[in-house]
Amino acid sequence: MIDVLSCASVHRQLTDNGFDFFAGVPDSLLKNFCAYVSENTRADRHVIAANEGAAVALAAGSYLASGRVGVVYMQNSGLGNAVNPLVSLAAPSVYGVPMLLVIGWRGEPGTKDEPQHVHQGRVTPDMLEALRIGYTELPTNSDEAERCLWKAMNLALDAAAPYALLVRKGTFEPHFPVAAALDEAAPMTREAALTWALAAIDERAVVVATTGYTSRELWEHRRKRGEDDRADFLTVGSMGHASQVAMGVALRRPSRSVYCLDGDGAMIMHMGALAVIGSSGLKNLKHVVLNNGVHDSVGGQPTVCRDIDVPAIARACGYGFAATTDSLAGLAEVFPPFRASKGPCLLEIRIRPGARPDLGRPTIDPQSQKTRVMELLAC
Ligand SMILES: Cc1ncc(C[n+]2csc(CCOP(=O)(O)OP(=O)(O)O)c2C)c(N)n1
Repeated sequence: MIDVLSCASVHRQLTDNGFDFFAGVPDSLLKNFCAYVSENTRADRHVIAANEGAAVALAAGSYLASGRVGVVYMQNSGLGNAVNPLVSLAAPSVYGVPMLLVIGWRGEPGTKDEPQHVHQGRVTPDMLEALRIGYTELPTNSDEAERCLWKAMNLALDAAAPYALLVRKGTFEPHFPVAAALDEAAPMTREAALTWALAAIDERAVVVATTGYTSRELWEHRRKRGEDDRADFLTVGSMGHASQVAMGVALRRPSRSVYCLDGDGAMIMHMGALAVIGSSGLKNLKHVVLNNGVHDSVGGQPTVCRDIDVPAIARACGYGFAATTDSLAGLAEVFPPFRASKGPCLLEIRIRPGARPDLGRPTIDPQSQKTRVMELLAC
């Protein structure tokens, strides 16, 4: 039998030892642990953060106020976001803030993973070494894991520094989150919204899609219909940066409309981009936010995006047009003025979480995709 760890035991061992504050950005590889933490941690001791750097800072603030050590969970892709506060806030030569980093090791050498994870997986230990952060792999045997956790907590405390646990795929036993109630206010699926919007955009438009299900659905949509997808850029990694990729393209190709298909988790991750887009005055950048209120692609953990007024934020940032809709009838109404807008514009489409279980993944490798887009944009 293959060993798997009980989420409950790990959570109990951490909290019993005073590691009782959790912050992070979810990861598919940690989704069982994330779901357990969400359901079994007091609301004021768990924050699903905007990005991984914010999670490190939250753990630091919690430590300042309580002396209790925080647990920061993330996918290894999030290490990049976390580097600055790890190095210039938590490091022992600066403030010396102990914390435990629980890092999902996508792209672990020797395993098969998507192209965007392979390099990150390879360099993850090197990054931790360069940051002088001690780390170890979390064993899947429960006795060994208990000893490992014990040691890790003590190392973080003794060094007053972050200490990292690398978590392999399949480490945690399944823990199924309590099913979110079907969002009646958002009857549309992402697929329906995308199908509608892609049929309505201008012919020569460039489409920059965000990380996760959105780019996978865009890819599959084109395949199914045999549509030309040379102007699609899938941003398979680099979550939260699709809108700035789109802005870079829009600046250099003013004669083409550039649509960014963003997610709510991705938008929040680097929300400062909205201020820069809004202030740019760009006439050809069209920002679509597919807001399902969750990090759908990695397990459906909530974002705060259903509780904020996305169009109002966009307007306050300088977008000339911003609207929201949650229905196909609403799309038919707001899409024409959105498309015709002569300044940065944003359309929030409220959708329901979920994707088809047999959703495929892009089979084109990222470099070929880049070459195709560049050839097209050179014309
Ligand atoms: C920096 C970084 N952190 C975390 C992840 C893992 N991740 C991939 S997709 C995703 C969720 C994106 O949520 P959202 O933008 O709302 O889109 P949805 O999945 O709901 O379509 C996350 C957290 C990542 N790829 N990169």
